[in-house]
Amino acid sequence: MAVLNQLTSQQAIDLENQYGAHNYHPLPVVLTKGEGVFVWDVEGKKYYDFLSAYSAVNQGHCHPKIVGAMMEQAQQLTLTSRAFYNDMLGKYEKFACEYFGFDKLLPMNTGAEAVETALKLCRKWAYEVKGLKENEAEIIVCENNFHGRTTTIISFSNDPIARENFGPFTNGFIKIAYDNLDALETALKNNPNVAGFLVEPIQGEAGVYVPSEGYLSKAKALCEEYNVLFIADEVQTGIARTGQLLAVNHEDVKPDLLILGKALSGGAYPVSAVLADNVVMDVIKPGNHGSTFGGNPIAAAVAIAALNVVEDEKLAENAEVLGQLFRSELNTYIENSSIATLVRGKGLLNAIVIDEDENSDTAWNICLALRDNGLLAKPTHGNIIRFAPPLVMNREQLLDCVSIIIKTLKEFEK
Ligand code: IF1
Repeated sequence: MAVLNQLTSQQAIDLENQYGAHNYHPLPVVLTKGEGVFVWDVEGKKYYDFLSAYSAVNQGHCHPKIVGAMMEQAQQLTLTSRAFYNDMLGKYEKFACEYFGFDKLLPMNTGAEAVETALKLCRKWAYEVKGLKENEAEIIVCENNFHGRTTTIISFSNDPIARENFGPFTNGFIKIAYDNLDALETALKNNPNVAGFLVEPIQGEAGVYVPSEGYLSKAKALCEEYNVLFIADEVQTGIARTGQLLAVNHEDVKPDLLILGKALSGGAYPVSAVLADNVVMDVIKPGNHGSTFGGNPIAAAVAIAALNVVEDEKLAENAEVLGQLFRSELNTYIENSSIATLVRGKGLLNAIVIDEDENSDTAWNICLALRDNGLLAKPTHGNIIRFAPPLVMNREQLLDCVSIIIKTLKEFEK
């Protein structure tokens, strides 16, 4: 019966086209199953997943410990709302606070919600602790940022497609160049009302742009000097992706506000959070902020399991080692390639730049060919392809993937 009900790829695509809003342009492949580093389409073809749901599936698809925790909790209690206590949330909050080294956690569901939460916390701290005049706080953000899709967050995006005809926008943001400490210092010096600095430790959507060494630690020092909160959006870079538990760990930085999402659940369930110490988090009082689903028992059980997997399977260490190998293998190829010009990244968050302008469709066509050769990746900004496999990959699989990628790129050489 299940086989009879199985849609073909084309039928599934046609259904989405007819009944779904057209807010995405997916690569034409229809997936039905995932396990570890692999996914399968409805026709049974097997692929290496080199996107990991934008780094949400760091622990690998359908990790048995994460799925097990989810199923066990789902049969016990799914949702209470925060009108009542539940016996999982406190356990999870203690676990995560100790795991990341903060006093308190505020649970939300999606990355954008956690970013919104951090912005609200930062403003409230600025008025109630720092002593700014109400409604005058400003938050510094970076050009080419990606922090999500809410109205406030797109207010400080400079992606025209994400903003067009969604105004009016939220005020109170100052945009500066990324990876530019002079720009940060100037903005801090010239604006006494700055409350915080929101930054991605590596810019993901911008094309896996890794800042200069020392940028994050010096930016944090500047924030301290001007009594401004350093807000790290680790929704994409966090949870072992870049070869450390957090990308800020590469520079021994402790953010004042830490934003997590995606792999906090291993991709099993939407779980996000903001972590902070008491001096910041205690500005939030009952009624100030919340969410029906935030901190629900399933989310708590799933997040504990997902973080345990990261530690037990040494995923940060694996990402560091395999990331080095990946970049060194691709660099060797790129030296003599007429199609790829550059590989960059940290850990297993990497991208290659294709020798074409942003408007060419070569990167898209390479991703179609990669798909045909058994590996799924997605272009960003036209001529950049992001490579972010699950962190449970082993060395042999990674080398297999490298040879698929190089073989495919060779098909496009001029
Ligand atoms: C989409 C990119 C990745 C994020 C950072 C917050 C959020 C994200 C640093 C919001 C989300 C996503 C969302 C996804 C595409 C994607 C993305 F291509 F846009 F850049 F990951 F690479 N902060 N990133 O990267 O989290 O609300 O989505 O849970 O389709 O929009 P969310």
